[in-house]
Amino acid sequence: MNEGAKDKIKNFALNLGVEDVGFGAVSAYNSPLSPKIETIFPKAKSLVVLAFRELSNCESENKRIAMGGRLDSMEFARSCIYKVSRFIEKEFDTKAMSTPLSYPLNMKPENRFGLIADFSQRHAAIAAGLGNWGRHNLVIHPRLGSRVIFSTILTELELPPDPPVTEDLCIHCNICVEICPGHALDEERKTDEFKCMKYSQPYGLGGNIKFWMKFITSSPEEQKQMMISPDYMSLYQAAFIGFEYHCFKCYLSCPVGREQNQ
Ligand code: B12
Repeated sequence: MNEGAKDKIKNFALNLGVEDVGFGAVSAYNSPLSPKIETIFPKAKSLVVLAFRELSNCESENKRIAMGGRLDSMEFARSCIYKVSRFIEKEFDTKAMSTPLSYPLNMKPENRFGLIADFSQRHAAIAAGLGNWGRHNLVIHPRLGSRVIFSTILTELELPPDPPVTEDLCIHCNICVEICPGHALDEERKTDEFKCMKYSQPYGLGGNIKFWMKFITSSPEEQKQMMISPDYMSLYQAAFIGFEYHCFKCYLSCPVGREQNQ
């Protein structure tokens, strides 16, 4: 099959600054909760998954600096995913589609109000041989460790898949479980999303609903004060950023690949 095409795509992506690229067959994508790829792009045959190392910003106690780094990583990833998609379309005269790195999300109740994505980047990374599950329910990359985000392109092009990572990359030290301020990782293979979000997204949907619930039962004078409070302004800022993370602890604390800055 198309090994030459794979090399061309990989070299193009690596030259942009992408850390690693994995190739998987659509048939190997096995995300039990998210929709089938056929419902997104019926003729898709392959997954091209890009891996990006998170900047050291996530180590900062300053939450705006930490989140600023995530925004930079996401903006860079989104630019790369566009460039690689167009490269595939032009070079091979075929169709390619990007998938959301994070949002937009389906906010319907059956998708747990945005907690089940239309496309699962972790399952794609595993199908493309870029890593496997850690105790923190994140995908650990063999070289980059846990501190990595993923972004996937779907294409009609048939590309030979990369071999899966079969070894267990998690060292089962349990540090991520113990350090989680919300105890969201206590149960194996399940992140308690609401416990996680209480700490990781204090100005997310939960905080927003709480604010407006209080607002509607407050007096006009209290409402005026609420509108000029730091809480309202933080909600406003988080809403235009997208999702604003205040916690990176499970991600940060993982010792696997921690020394890898090259
Ligand atoms: C919604 C979402 C969240 C929600 C819900 C998390 C969740 N449980 O999925 C919240 C807000 C809590 C969240 C938190 C975080 N997230 Co988030 N999130 C997403 C998003 C947008 C969708 C995930 C989704 O669809 N989940 C639903 C289904 C598919 O997964 P699930 O319900 O958890 O169930 C499966 C797994 O638990 C799995 N599983 C777990 N362990 C094991 C072990 C084995 C052996 C097997 C077979 C399966 C398995 O089995 C379940 C069934 O399929 C993705 C981006 C994307 N589009 O994929 C990013 C994503 C998962 N998040 C990411 C990150 C980095 C984070 C945070 C670190 C936040 C931060 N500060 O950056 C925390 C980590 C929390 C944690 N330790 O779980 C990265 C993960 C990268 C990586 N290295 O794996 C992703 C992939 C974004 C990206 N583009 O890279 N996130």
